[in-house]
Amino acid sequence: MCSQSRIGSNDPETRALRQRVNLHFQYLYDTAVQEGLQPSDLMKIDAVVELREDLNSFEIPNYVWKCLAAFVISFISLVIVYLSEWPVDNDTVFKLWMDVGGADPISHQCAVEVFEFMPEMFRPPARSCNFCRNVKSVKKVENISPEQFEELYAYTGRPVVVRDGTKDWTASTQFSYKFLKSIYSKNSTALKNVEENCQFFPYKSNFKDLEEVFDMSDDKALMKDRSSPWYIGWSNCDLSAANTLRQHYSRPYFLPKRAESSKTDWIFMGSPGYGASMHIDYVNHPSWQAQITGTKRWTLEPPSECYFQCPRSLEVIVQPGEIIVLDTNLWYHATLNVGDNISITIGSEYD
Ligand SMILES: O=C(O)CCC(=O)C(=O)O
Ligand SMILES: [Fe+2]
Repeated sequence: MCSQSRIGSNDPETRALRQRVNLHFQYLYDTAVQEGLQPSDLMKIDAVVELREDLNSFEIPNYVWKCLAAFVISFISLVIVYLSEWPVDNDTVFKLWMDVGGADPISHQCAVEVFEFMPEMFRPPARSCNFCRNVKSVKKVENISPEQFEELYAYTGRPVVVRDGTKDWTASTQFSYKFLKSIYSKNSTALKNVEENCQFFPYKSNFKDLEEVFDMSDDKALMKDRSSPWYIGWSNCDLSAANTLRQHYSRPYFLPKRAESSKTDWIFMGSPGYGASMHIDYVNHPSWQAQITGTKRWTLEPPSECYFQCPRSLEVIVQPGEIIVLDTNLWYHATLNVGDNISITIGSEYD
């Protein structure tokens, strides 16, 4: 479409001719000046003026115009398709995009990889800013009934931390780097299954997969050897690992009775000083995430179209035993392990 076309004024023959004319002209001009004529006298001759104008004129090649027109037409078409959601709606475009990129939006809790690089202009705009309007801070609540939770938070998009979210769980006494390593031991079916069928996010750590994570020395894992911080996340889609893990936690008590938690839980784990960089997700539902060990700071930002109606940024520190509930499709979010211990969280989406 943008290939260069052959046009008269720029082809090699014309250029050579122009050069020859130029040389002759220069010769005549220099001789005239030597004979006593002033350059201003020469400019009184119409033919000289025309010739100079022609030589000085800069012509933008035709193919540049064609490329520019193609770009403008494509851009306007994209904007029209995006705004009118015709002939394809934006959801389908995103799903297609993620499929092409090898990501599976259905089982994808945290589309970090895709969205970190996705330009802001291609994100579907928030349908309304109600979820962040008048939210001044991330509230911490306790002993909240499923009915209250449903009315105030479950589907409103308002983030909240439930202080006693993990009451009655034994996870905080059991979950550790070593415990998880024992569940995903080398050559175990759980590890193989997770490697082959589940999602793994290395963030900025250099780990290739979960096997490499559990291969690191305990000293590195616990940052006793002054090595750099690490942070990873994975979805557990292995049933036997899920059964072992679920002996130590259960569905959060405050979720609405009819709400179902996704079968795939997500675990995020890492040393102090590291976390997930700012991103927004493209998943199906809001999420809960229980802080089992360590302390994590969450920074939340509304999408840019809500800047004038909502707070520019919110911060909340989630302590061990607390559960944060967040719609990660609505809020940009970043995390940082600010405690002294390894941070281990487990969470899921709920509908
Ligand atoms: O826990 C984290 O560090 C990041 C979690 C996250 O991005 C998510 O749950 O969507
Ligand atoms: Fe996320």
